[in-house]
Amino acid sequence: MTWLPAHRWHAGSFLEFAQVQPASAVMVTLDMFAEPQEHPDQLRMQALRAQLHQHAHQYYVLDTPLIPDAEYDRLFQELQALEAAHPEWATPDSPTQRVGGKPLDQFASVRHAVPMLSIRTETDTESSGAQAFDSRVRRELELTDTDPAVEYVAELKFDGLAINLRYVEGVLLQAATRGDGETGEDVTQNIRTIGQIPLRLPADAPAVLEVRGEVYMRRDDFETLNERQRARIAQGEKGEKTFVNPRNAAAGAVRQLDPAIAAQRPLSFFAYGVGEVAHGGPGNARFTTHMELLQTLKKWGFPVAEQVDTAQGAPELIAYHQRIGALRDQLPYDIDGVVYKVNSIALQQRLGFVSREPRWAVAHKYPAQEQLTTVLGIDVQVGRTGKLTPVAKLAPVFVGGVTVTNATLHNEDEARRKDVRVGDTVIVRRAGDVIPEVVGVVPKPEQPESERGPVFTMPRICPVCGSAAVREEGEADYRCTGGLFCGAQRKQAILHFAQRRAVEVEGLGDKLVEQLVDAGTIHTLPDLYRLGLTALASLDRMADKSAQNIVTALEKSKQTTLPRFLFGLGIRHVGESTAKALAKHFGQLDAIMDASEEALLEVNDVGPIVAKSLRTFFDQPHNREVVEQLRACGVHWPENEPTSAGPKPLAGKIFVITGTLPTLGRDAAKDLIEAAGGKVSGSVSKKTSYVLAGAEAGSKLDRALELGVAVIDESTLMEMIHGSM
Ligand code: D41
Repeated sequence: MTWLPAHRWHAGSFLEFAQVQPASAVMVTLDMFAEPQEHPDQLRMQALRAQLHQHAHQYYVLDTPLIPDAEYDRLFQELQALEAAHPEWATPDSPTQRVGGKPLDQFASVRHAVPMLSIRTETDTESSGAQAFDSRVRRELELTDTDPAVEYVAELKFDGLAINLRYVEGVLLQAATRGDGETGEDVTQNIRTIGQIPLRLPADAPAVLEVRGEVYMRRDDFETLNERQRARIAQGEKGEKTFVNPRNAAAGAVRQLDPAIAAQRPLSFFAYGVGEVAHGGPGNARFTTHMELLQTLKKWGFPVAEQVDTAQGAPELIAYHQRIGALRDQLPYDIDGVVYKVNSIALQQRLGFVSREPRWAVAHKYPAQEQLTTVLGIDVQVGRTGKLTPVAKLAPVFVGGVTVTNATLHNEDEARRKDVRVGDTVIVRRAGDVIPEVVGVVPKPEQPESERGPVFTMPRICPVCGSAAVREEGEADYRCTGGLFCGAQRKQAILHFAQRRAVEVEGLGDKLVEQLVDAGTIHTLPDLYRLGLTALASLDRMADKSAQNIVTALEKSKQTTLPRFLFGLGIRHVGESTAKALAKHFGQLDAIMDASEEALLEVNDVGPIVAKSLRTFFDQPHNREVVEQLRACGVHWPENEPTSAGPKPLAGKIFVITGTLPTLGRDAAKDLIEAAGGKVSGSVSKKTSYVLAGAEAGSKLDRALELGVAVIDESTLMEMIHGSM
């Protein structure tokens, strides 16, 4: 699926021509199914409907569209125009009916032809839940241990809303919620807007067919919807809100009185069963197994989850439960468990049901991924990289299989958006192994705003070390600028400093750093060099020999280079190559520490973000202190004359080098030019000042001549640099 946007009828053009007739007012008359008259428009309308039905199925159910979006739109608009011209030929199964009709005051009640049963829930989320169900089924069927395994169908349990779709003569005439199982609400107009639900069935479908399934919202559709809602709220639109989870968003959309709004909510559908099925008529469907039923529904155009599978006995049910459990977080929609059903319809009938729950089916849940709890406080944690994260402290709650007491609020903007306050009731979510998060606040309508806790604000200083916390432009996170000094960043900072590409302390790995920091032996980087053999050797699992090796490695690391040292400081945005460029440009550390942002910007490769980061780092007295102490401990490097000092005869000039120069290699020529303030570029343009050409210069020379750019040789370059011209 590449070029079609999801839920195409959200486009404005589809909403313009609201509806030919209010859907619920469409009467089923025999006329409607009468043979077509010979009027060409009527024939064309039928052909268009058939084509559009097929394309909707290809797109929404099979995920393989056959025509581009624009072509679909064109057919759709042609049909709309014909229906406007001939309202008498409008039909309730027309694709144009998907846009949603007039708003309702309330939903009509619908008495289900066949009650919608509920499903027994196996509360035991362990494998034993599947075992218990199989044992019960076998006992009810009076099977003994020597009888073969019972065959089941295992399905996903969607976390949505159960719906009954009623088709008469192949046309969707009514859609109703489950309600109490006996009586639901008529939500036909809203359900028609769901692209995955066929409005018309193929000719071999029974004369009366009720399909049961779950209306749900995909997680990505949910995110897009909430983004759109946020944009609306930001634009000051009244009455708009965001949704806490896909289930609530789906339920809200289905029970939306204005079908035009429902049409804009991206819903999906999966079928799992049938209600009334009147055989005879055009088709004579009769199912012997549940699997056959599902396959037939699929054939008639209904989405059926691809993970549906048969299973022999308890062991295969357990395997299914585990397999889907592992897959759960990768599915594009939420499921809260799996469902097991006895496959044979004859056995289902023998088993029957107790108090509206079939004995032949059970829902086997997974640990809930969302729970309600109370916010006890809001802390700010500092991560290993200095990132400040607001964290809600919660009354302990069992969610996603563990007891959760902390949940992330991600960053300042998220915390503000969710407006979580101490004392609030919130939804916490823990999916898979990801960190638990606060999804949103459950409003307490009776509580006045003034009685809520204070609005959360991000601290401007690091709660761990007291250094300034800053949020850089375009970034979501606040960061502690304490760097080397900050306790939260200590281990990370030490490992970074000791790595091979920085000052290199051989043998100082994460385990050892962890031990040293946790034991309180090391607080700051300079402490590394104050480590004695005794302190090291006294650590757990540290042999004398290894301790000696570390001491030797530390001694060796003291002799380093400026770029390595600079990189080792772990300044944000200062990687190895930036460190090299800085060292080359300034020559000496003090010059870098004292350079203004403007001076830093003169360095090749240094942009505003890096310059600012450097300034922020060296403006923290703690960081300067660390540098001084490291020097005092004996860490040293050769300092050079800054390349920035002295005359810059080539300042502002752009060179392109081509061909083989008589004495200089290309890199040497480049270094010379850059040292004299010039820049070297790879291609000739009008901006090029000089082309430095050697033997066998090629197309670059031609281009220079073409553009009238000055061409020079090596000796001219040397004269320009050394000024003997
Ligand atoms: O996915 C589901 N939520 C689901 C719900 C499913 N896969 N199968 C279901 N099967 C049934 C029976 C066994 C009664 C036909 C169900 C439900 N019922 C159900 N959903 C809500 C109430 C009942």
